[in-house]
Amino acid sequence: EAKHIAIVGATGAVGEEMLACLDERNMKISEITLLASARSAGKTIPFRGEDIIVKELTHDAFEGVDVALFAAGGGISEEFAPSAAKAGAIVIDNSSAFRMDPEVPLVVPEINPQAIKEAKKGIIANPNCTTIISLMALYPLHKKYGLKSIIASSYQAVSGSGAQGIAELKQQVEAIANNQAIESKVYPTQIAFNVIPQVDVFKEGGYTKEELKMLNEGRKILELPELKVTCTCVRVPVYRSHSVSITAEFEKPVDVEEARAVFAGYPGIAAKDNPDEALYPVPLDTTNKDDCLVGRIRKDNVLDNALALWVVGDQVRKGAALNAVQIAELI
Ligand code: 11C
Repeated sequence: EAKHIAIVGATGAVGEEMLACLDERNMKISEITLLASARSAGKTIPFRGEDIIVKELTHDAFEGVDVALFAAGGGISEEFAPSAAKAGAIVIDNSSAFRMDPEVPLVVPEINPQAIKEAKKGIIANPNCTTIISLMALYPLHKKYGLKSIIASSYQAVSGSGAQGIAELKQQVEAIANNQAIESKVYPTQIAFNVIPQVDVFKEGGYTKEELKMLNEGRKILELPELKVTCTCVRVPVYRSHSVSITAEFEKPVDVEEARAVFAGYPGIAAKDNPDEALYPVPLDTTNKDDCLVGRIRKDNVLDNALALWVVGDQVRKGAALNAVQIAELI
């Protein structure tokens, strides 16, 4: 049955990508409602041959909507998602506002699709992008060997900060090339030709909010409350795909050839891994693509029963918009 879909934050980087994913994936859509702030209301955005006028987000904007995709930040979700749910829509929320709420499922369709049945408040949360991309590589290995702990460092694209992060990197690269002064508004220091070991704000124990999401969201999605995770999240001057270097420790003994072969049967992830031919994935391989890629799979030299690996995935697609649209398809 065709559905009436709304996108909240339709003019943002993730909102625009949600619309692109909806278009590509041939989902049956009876009507599309695009919602944004008063500033963006009145703009038109083409969708399947029609010009859709962006409307202002208000509490009564969800009449008749079946599925509301939220991509406008946590504050907007907290304020408007309950109104959408009250109007009868299922909310799929890309922000972190409801992710750890026990009555809100946190879903990666390739991993825990069954969880959508537990949406007691009519809200389903889309996980953090670094967490989704890491788990896409770890889940098939977890099924085979039983995951115990994760030690990870991320290399996160500026798209994670939305269109303004992309604009800041571009401005700085161009300014430096032309010997002009740079501006740092989005990031604590220069991002062009640099790496910054801070994503989001600092919280307890010297960890950032992003690093704690890997721990807490990973435990919830995999239903592994004892999972141990230590993580350093790093911003790199890459436009779109996030990369994550992971050492994963398992319950059972691991085998590298077997581990590479495991990915053959899983949707949304593929191995690109042959050290003899210097074959491994890089962020540009997954940019604008749906699937994540895993490579550099090898035995960890420090821990028993552990693999070191490298995973890349498009942050805007699988890390945000695509995953949300896949949840809509499940519904
Ligand atoms: C970043 N991962 O790269 C963040 C953006 O939890 O949805 C997404 C934050 C989140 O900055």
